[in-house]
Amino acid sequence: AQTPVKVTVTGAAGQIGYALLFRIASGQLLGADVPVKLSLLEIPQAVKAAEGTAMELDDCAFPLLSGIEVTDDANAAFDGTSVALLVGARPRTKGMERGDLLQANGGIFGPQGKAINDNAADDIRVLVVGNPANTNALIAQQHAPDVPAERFTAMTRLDHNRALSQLAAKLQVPVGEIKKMTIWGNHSATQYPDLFHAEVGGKIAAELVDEAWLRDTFIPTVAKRGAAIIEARGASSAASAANAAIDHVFDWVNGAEWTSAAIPSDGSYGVPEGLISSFPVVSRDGKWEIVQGLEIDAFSRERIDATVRELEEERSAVRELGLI
Ligand code: NAX
Repeated sequence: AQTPVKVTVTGAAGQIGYALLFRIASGQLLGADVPVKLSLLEIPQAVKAAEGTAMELDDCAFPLLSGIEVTDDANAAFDGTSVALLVGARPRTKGMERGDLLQANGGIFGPQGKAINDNAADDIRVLVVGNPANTNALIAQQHAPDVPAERFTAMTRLDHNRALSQLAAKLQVPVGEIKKMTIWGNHSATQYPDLFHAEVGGKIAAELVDEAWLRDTFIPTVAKRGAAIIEARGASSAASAANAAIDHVFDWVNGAEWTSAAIPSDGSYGVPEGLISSFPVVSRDGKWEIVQGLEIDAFSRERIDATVRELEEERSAVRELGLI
């Protein structure tokens, strides 16, 4: 039998963790034939709750789940791990400035990056879900000099899936008919969901909708969907975020056609090298590759530049704070 693959989930007692762990254990993260070992990392106050979730995981008797550990020690949690899902983060609370938020998250993602550097398996892949996801991924990456830089990614797959769903509803087509959707930039309100390369039945999506809808409805609806979910549910996206994390890692490991992921820029499309920015990507041989050669018109250029500028500002801020 195959040796189990160790998967570490931080923030395991949180709401995304609760939606995520059962799907990992059932084989949806890596494949229906891949046994997994779960490691749940939490802060000391939440270890007991995570242990409760571990009890429920036991009670599912998942054939692929070969073991669970719960810990508040990052070195133990990342020891030998092949997939790290960094979900736990410090949320922005009332009156908190951006600098405070980055500082607090630097205190989480810096040490976790180092613990990954020192303990993880050689094939480690990291997906940062906890916000501000792109910059948290950059912080973790900068504390892991021995891990190839491209193993650190951040999640924009939820934004991607939201864009597919909004467009499918508008055009009254099944989501499966939409190809080549792209989210560019930061996982924040500045993100740019691009319909100029997306295709529906072989036609460019932007040509199937009117420009006012694209500009004034589609883009803001996708970018502000997280806030709309909070307004409706009284809590932030959890199952859909977990679903997107599953999609991202499954595709990264198993290969995929055109999708969106925030990965370290190689300078493509004018995105400064090293920023962890969302791009149109394919997955080949276990690696993300940026789709090359796309024409970017003035409308898209302006929006890509704006979201990338925000990422640069966040990078400057964490540099000034000494976090990277
Ligand atoms: P919860 O507050 O329910 O859970 C977070 C958990 O993380 C808590 O159990 C907390 O104890 C734990 N935690 C905090 N610091 C930790 C540390 N240093 N080590 C280990 N665990 C730690 O939040 P939840 O709704 O699960 O959301 C988690 C994160 O995902 C948030 O930062 C949220 O903003 C972010 N999101 C990102 C999305 C994306 O598309 N990239 C979408 C959904 C979500 O908003």
